[in-house]
Parts: sequence; C-alpha cells; structure tokens
Amino acid sequence: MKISPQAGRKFGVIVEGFDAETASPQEIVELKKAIYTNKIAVLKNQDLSPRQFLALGERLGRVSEYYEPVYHHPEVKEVFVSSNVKEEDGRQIGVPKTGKFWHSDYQFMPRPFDITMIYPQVVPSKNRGTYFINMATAYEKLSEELKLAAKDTTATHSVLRYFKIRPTDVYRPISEIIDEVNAKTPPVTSPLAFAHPHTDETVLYVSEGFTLSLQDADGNDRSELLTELLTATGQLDRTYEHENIHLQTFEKGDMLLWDNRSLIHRALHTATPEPAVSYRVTVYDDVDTAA
Ligand code: 7UC
Ligand code: FE
Repeated sequence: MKISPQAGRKFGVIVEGFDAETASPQEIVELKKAIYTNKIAVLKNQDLSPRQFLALGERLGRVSEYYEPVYHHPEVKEVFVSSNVKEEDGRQIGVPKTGKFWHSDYQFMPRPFDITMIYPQVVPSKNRGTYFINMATAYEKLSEELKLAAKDTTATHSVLRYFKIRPTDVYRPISEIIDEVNAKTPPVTSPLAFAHPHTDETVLYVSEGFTLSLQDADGNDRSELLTELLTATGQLDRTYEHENIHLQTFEKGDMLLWDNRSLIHRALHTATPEPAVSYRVTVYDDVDTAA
C-alpha cells in the first residue's frame, strides 16, 4: 500500500496497492489515520462486489444501514444506492439526485457518521465529482469576532427540506409527510463548534442543507449569524470558486473514503444529467474501541 498526497489539491491522499480482501490490520489502521489527517483517501483500482464493499466497511468500524429503506441495495441493505439509471424492467433501485446540497451525512441525526465510503459504479464522462469543504480549516479561517460568536451557540439540524418523497408517498397530503418526518427524525440540537473525536480539531458544524437555526445560550434565535457563517465558509458561493471549496473528481475503480465529522460535501450539479450510479457505506468509528 502506498499513500501519497493528491498533487495540486487542497487536501486528500491517493492510496495505491490497497487490496480490500487481504489488507492487514496495520494497513487498516494506517488507512484510517490517513482519512482523519488528510480528510479524503482515494483508493485506486478497486473491484468489489456490494458484499465485499460492505466487508471493507466492517473493517473500518460499525456499519450503519440507512434509516430509509428506499435507498437500500436490494441484496445488501447496508449499501446505500444513489442512481438515476432504471433497470431493464423499468424498476428504480435506490434514489436519484441525492445530496445536491451542502451537508454532512446524518448531520440531522443524534450521531453523524465518522466515515463515509463512496464507490462510484457508473461514472459520468463529464461533470463528475463532489464538492467538499473542510469545516475544521473553515473554522480556523473565521474572524475572531465570528469565532467568539460561535461559542456557547447551538445549531439545530433537520432533514426536512431534503427528505425525498418516496414512491409510496404519492397522493399523500404534504402535511402528513412533514408530520411523519418530524416524528421519525425530530430536529437535533448540537454545539455549533465541537472538538473532532479523532483529531481534536475544532469543527464548525453548520450546513446550508440541514441546519435550520442557531440559538445563543439563552435560547435567543441567532439565524443572522447562520447566514454569516454559511457565507464565510463558502457554502453560498454558487460559482464554487470560493477558496474553501475542493472539487474531488474520480474515475471508475476509485473508492472515496472521507472524514464525515470535518467535511461537508455537495454532489456536483449537472444541467443535463448523464447516467450515474454510486454505492455508499457509512461507518461509526467508536473512539473507545478504535485502534
Ligand atoms: O437523498 C438524499 O439526498 C439523502 C440525504 C437526505 N441524506 C443523506 C445522509 O446520509 O445524510
Ligand atoms: Fe452525502
């Protein structure tokens, strides 16, 4: 296994010669270290079945299956499928157009994932990739004034605005769906800045997609601060040229592993979508049991 920095990019490493089937415990430890230190690791030349992909996830931590079954791979439910390609018989597997908004995975849940693994299956010829922002570096770059304002502030997150209407929701009143989403995944409130469980960096925990509101220690609404923070961190830049934004591209055979506690991401928007399918496995890396 050879780990090298991604030339000319803001962050991320390339991992060559990694064999998921025969990787030693030492290699897994090194890989996880590379993820937390460099934020993205791109494993080259992977050729894994959904089951083998899941098995690799299980070596990194505790795999979590997505709470909405409509995303599940039909054979391996722990594999989340993002797909805009219909089966020959017209069936839709997984969900199209996922993640086209700034977020981190499960940010709206009490415990977000530590590691996200994305394994593209059908790779578009152009406009492929995912945008990322490192919210630990973004925090460091905030003005002293904004850092101070972030102290003793909490953020409330919800999936509501990006919850995907399921085929079974057709003809249901939207109010009923909203009530169901709020009952199943009630808004979660957490500190606006937290210490990263694996690196101890201070991470600013807000996203355009999932963060609903900010509150100060007395419970007063600080939503104007939310707009300032989204602007400062680059999340409102529709040109995607903000210095915090990193475009991670990939080719067939690549597998992206990233530190979901410090990165937010956003699927690249394409006006004329080409076929695209990717598989995802998400992992909890329990600090107390981590190697
Ligand atoms: O369809 C999607 O964009 C999925 C999103 C609402 N959740 C992904 C996650 O893991 O948080
Ligand atoms: Fe995502």
